[in-house]
Amino acid sequence: MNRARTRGAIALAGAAAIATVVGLASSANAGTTLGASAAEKGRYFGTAVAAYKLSDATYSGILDREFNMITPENEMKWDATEPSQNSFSYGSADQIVSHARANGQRMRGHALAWHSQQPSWVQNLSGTALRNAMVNHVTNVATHYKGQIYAWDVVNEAFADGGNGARRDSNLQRTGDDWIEVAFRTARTADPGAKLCYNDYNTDGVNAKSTAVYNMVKDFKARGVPIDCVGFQSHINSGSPMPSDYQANLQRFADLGVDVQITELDIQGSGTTQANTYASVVKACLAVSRCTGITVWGIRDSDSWRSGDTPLLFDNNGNKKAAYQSTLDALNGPGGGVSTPPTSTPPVSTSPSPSASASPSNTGGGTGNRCTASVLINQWQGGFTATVRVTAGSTAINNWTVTMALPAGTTIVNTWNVNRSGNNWTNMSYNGRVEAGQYTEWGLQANGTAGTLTPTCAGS
Ligand code: 9MR
Repeated sequence: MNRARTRGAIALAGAAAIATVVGLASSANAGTTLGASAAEKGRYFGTAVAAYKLSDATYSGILDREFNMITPENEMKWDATEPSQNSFSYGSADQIVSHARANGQRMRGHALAWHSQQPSWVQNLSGTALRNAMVNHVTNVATHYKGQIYAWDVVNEAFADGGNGARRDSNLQRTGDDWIEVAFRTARTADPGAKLCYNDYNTDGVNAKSTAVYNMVKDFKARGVPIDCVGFQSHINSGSPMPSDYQANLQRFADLGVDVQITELDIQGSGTTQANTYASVVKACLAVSRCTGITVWGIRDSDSWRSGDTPLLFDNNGNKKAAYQSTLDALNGPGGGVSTPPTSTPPVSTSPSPSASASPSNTGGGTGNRCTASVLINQWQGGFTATVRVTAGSTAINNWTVTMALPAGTTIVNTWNVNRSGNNWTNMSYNGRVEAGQYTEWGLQANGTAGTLTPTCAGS
C-alpha cells in the first residue's frame, strides 16, 4: 500500500473528522454540563426539541449549553414530512438540523414508520398501496437526511400493551408482519451510516412486551435484518414506575449485539424522589457499556407533553431542578467507562450485503505493546464503517494508539471515540484507560472500499 498516497487521500477529510471529535469531547465544560459529562463517559445527553421554540433565548441557551444530541419532538414525523403523498416538507425539521450542525450537536431522527401521527392520506391507505407508500416515505426522508443522523427511530411503538407480546394492530401491521424489517432494510439502503433503532415504551423492564421486542431483535440479528439499536422511551410516572430490573433489561438487549439508548426520558414528580429516580436511570445506563446515551423528552417542565407532571430537569423558568443536579452528579460519578469485559456478543455486521472482515492483529511489535487491536468492517456499495476494538493485555493501560492506514481513495466521513493524526488513532480523554483483558471500541465511517485493514496497537 502506498502510505503517502493514503495520507493525501484522507487529509481532506481531516478537518471534518476533527470537528466531529471536538464536538463529542467538549472537554472545556467537562463535569459542569450534561452533555460534556456524558461525553466524558463516552455517551451523549440529548433532548427533544420543538423547532418553534428555537427563537426563545432561554430555551436555546439551555439547549446549547447542556445538550449534545437532539431529537425533533414532532418535526420528522410522517404528518410533518409528507403531508400529501409524495410531496415532502422538511422546513421545520431542517431548521432543527441546521441548529444542531451550527452548535456541534448530533441528531436522533424520529420516527420513520409509526401508527400514530400519520397524515390523513396514509390513514386512508391499506395493503400494497400503504406498504409502497411506507417504503417511499422511509426512502425519501432517510435520503434527505443522509449523513446527518446519528440514529433513526426507524419503527416506533409496534408492539401492543398487555400480556401477550403481540404486535399492535395498526394499518401498517395489517400490511403484513414483515413491515418492520422492510422499513429497516429500506432505511439502511437510504442512509447506510445511520444507526437504525427500534423504539418503544413500557419496555423499560423485563415484561411480555419487552420480551416480544427482544425476540424480534434476536430474530433480526440471526437473519441479518439491519438493526443497530433499541430505544427505551422511559416515560416514568406513578402508573409506570421505574422497574427494578431496568438495568438488567438494558443489558439483555445489549447482549444481543445492539446499542441501547434511553430515548424519551421524563419522570413525574419533584424534589428528592424525582432526583433519585433520574440518578438511578443514569447509573443504569452507565453500567451498561452499550448504553450509548440518554435523551430527555423536553427541556423545561413547561415544554413537556405532560407538563402537569413536572417531569423534566429545568423548571418553567429554565432554572436547574434537584433532578438536574442528581443527573449531573450521576454522570460525573464512578463507573460508566466504555471498557467492559468482552462478555457480550461482538459487533455484528449490519450492512445490506454483509462483508464483515474481522482481522484480529497483534501489535506487530512483539510483547511490549500491552494491547491488541482488531477491526470489524461493514462495507456497502461506496462506503463502510470500521469498528476497531482495543483490548488491553495482562495489565491495564491508560493510553493507546492504534496505527491503521486506510486505502488510497477513501475519504473519512465521520469518526467516533477517537482522535486521529494521519494513520495514528489515539484515545479520547474518557476511553484511554482499559482494564487488563478488557476492551474499548472506536470507529470511523468513510467513503470508498475498506479492503483489509490491519490495525496494530501500542498501549502505555
Ligand atoms: O411529545 C410529543 C407531543 O408533542 C405530540 O403531541 C405527541 C403526538 O403523538 O407525540 C409526543 O411524543 C411522543 C413520541 O413521539 C413517541 N413516544 C411518546 C411521546 C409522548 O407522547
